[in-house]
Amino acid sequence: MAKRAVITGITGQDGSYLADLLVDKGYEVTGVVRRSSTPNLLRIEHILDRITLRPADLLDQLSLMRIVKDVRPHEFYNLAAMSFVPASWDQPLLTGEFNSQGVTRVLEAIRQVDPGIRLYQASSSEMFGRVREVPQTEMTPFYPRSPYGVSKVFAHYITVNYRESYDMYACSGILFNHESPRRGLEFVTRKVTDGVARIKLGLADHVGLGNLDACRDWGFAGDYVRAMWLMLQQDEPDDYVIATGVSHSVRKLVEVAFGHAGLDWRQHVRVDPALLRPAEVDHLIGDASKGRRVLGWEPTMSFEKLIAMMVDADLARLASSAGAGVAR
Ligand code: NAP
Ligand code: G4F
Repeated sequence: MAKRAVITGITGQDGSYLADLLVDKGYEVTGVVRRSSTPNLLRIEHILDRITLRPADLLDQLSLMRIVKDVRPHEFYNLAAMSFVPASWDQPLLTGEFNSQGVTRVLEAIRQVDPGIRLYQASSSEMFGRVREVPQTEMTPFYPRSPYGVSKVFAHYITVNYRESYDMYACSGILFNHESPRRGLEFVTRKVTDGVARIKLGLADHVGLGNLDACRDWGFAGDYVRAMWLMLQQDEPDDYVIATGVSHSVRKLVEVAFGHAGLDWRQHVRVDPALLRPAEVDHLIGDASKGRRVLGWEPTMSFEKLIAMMVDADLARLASSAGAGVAR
C-alpha cells in the first residue's frame, strides 16, 4: 500500500521539491493550497497529474482537521509559512498567526484525529539570530532578531512540547538557508541571479541590494527536502540542524553570480539603504554533524555550483520569455 503524505506550502519552493521527492518514492501526495484569485501553481505544474490538491489555510482549524480526517496521512509536512523576513516587520501579528498558531492548529488537528501521524515542522536558522555560538547546533540557544524568527521559535517549542506531552512523532528541522531556481524572487540569492540575467540580456542595468556584509550558510533546496523525509523515517522523533557548514557573504554571492555571467558586479550593484533591516542576522553557519551521523544526510551541491545553476536557469527563462517570465 502506498504511503500517504500531506504537504502544506506545496506551492512554495520547498513544497515543490518535496512533492517531487515523495512522488518519485511512490507516495500518494496531497498538497494544501489556499485560495488565490490567480493561479500560483507554477512550481508544481509538472506534477499536477500525480498529486491531489485540497483547499485549507493555516488560519482555519476546521479546514486542517478536515484534511487530516479525509486523507489520514502517514506523514504530514508543515512547510506553509509567511517566510519572507522583512515582511514580518510589516505584518507581525499575521506572521504570528501563520507561523506560530498555525503550527499549533496543525498539531491539534493531528492530535485530535490520529496522534500516530508523523509531523515535520519547518523550523529555521533565523531562530539563532544574534548567534550565541559558532557554528550553530541543536544545542545552541536561540536569539531571534525579527518577528519571523520569534514566530519560528514558538513553532519549534510547541512542536517539541506536543512531542513530549502527547508522545507524538513530531520533528523540528532547523534548516539553514536553501536556494534553487524555484526560490522566490524577493530572496537575496534569486534577486541577484535574476538581476544578473536581466543585466546580461540588456533588460536592466543594475540591481539594488541592502547589507552586503551579512553571511549565510546557503545550500541547495533539493538536498534539504531529502533531510525532511529522512527525519520522518527514524525510530524516534528528534530535532536536527541541516546546513552545509560553509558560510559566504552577500558580497561573495554577488561576485560569484556576476562573475559566472562575465560581468563586473561593481558596475551593476547599488546599495539601497531602504533595504537594510531594523535588526540584522549578521552571520549564520550550521553544524549538521547530528544529521550526517543519524540520518546519513549529506549536501550534494557547492555554493559556487548552486549559484551558477541559478544564473543559468534565469538566463534561460528570461531569454525564452523575453523578460515576461515569473519564478517557477
Ligand atoms: P515559500 O517559497 O515562501 O513558500 C511558502 C508556502 O507557504 C507557500 O506555498 C504559501 O502559499 C504557503 N502559505 C503561506 N501562508 C499560508 C497559509 N496561511 N495557509 C496555507 N499556506 C500558506 O517558502 P519556502 O522557502 O518553500 O520555505 C518553506 C518553509 O520552510 C517555510 O515554513 C519557511 O519559513 C521554512 N524555512 C525556509 C528556509 C529556506 O531557506 N527556504 C529555511 C528555513 C526554514 P501561497 O503560494 O499561497 O503563498
Ligand atoms: O535571502 P534573504 O531574504 O533570507 P533570510 O532573511 O536569511 O531568510 C531566509 O532564510 C531563513 C533561514 O535562515 C528562512 F527561515 C527564511 O524563511 C528565508 O528563507 O536574506 C539573506 C541576507 C540577509 O542578511 C539580508 O539582509 O541577505 C541580505 N540582503 C542584502 N540585500 C538582502 C538584500 N536580502 C534580500 N531579501 N534582499 C536584498 O536586497
